Amino acid sequence: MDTKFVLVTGTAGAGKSVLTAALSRFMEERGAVVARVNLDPAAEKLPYDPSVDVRKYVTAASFMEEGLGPNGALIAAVDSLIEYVDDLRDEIDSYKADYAIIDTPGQLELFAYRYGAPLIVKALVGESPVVNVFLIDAVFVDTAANIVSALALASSVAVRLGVPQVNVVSKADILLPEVREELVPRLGEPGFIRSLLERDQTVKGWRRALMEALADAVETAGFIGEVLPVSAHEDETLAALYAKIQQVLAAGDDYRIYDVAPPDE
Ligand SMILES: Nc1nc2c(ncn2[C@@H]2O[C@H](COP(=O)(O)OP(=O)(O)O)[C@@H](O)[C@H]2O)c(=O)[nH]1
Ligand SMILES: [Mg+2]
Repeated sequence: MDTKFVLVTGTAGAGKSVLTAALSRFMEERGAVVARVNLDPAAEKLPYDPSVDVRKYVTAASFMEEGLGPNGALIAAVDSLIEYVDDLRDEIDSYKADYAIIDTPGQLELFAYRYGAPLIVKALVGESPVVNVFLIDAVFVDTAANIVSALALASSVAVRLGVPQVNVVSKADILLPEVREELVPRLGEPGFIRSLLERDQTVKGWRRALMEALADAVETAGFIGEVLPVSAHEDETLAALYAKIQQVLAAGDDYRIYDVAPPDE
């Protein structure tokens, strides 16, 4: 039996650990065997009981005991993860799960932007089906500028990790009703981000030009498609996410991640 991998990535505090707990509980209630994997060497308290825990091998605290400061210790800990991926994979395999949900280190930049992140993902996942669930924190979904930069960040993580990606707005329960019902569902609509920018004339000059270029780039690359609003506290949204995850994993490399096809296709 082949375990399928669900990576959960996003900025610090976006809700990765809480979603790992909620989604794994939701999937188990529907009959799946789910391994919860903590890949964060600096995690203190987790909202779930990890099936496999990187802290068995490496902790940020141990590097601090060797004299590094908190930031240096975290960097050293994340970089040293690569040494333990084979052990982690063996542990995951022994769990014989349908799905392994990987809760990634708290700080996105320490994981996704370190040289080792794509190597860690590749070594851990191997040839197994994988999807990256990228969390855009609800607090970033307000102004056109924040939305453009969140989508640019989502696309650069996709470029770094190189696996099919589903973008979600996390903590959907705290979104204003009009943002949740009228803005988020339209993000993938061609020209919609541009229209948000048109409405916000407070941004001017080179910042405006850069935002327009970024908005056009993610759109023409076919990068924005369905962006799912997900709340760890609302099972209907977890159901939609689970369905999307299954759809992506079933299609594998053939999956057209995004609904908006590049113009030349
Ligand atoms: N309202 C709301 N808060 C959430 C949700 N998910 C996470 N949070 C809160 O966001 C904070 C950070 O969550 P956590 O999972 O630790 O973030 P991580 O750093 O990405 O792992 C915590 O205080 C959570 O209670 C959600 O769906 N709704
Ligand atoms: Mg966390």
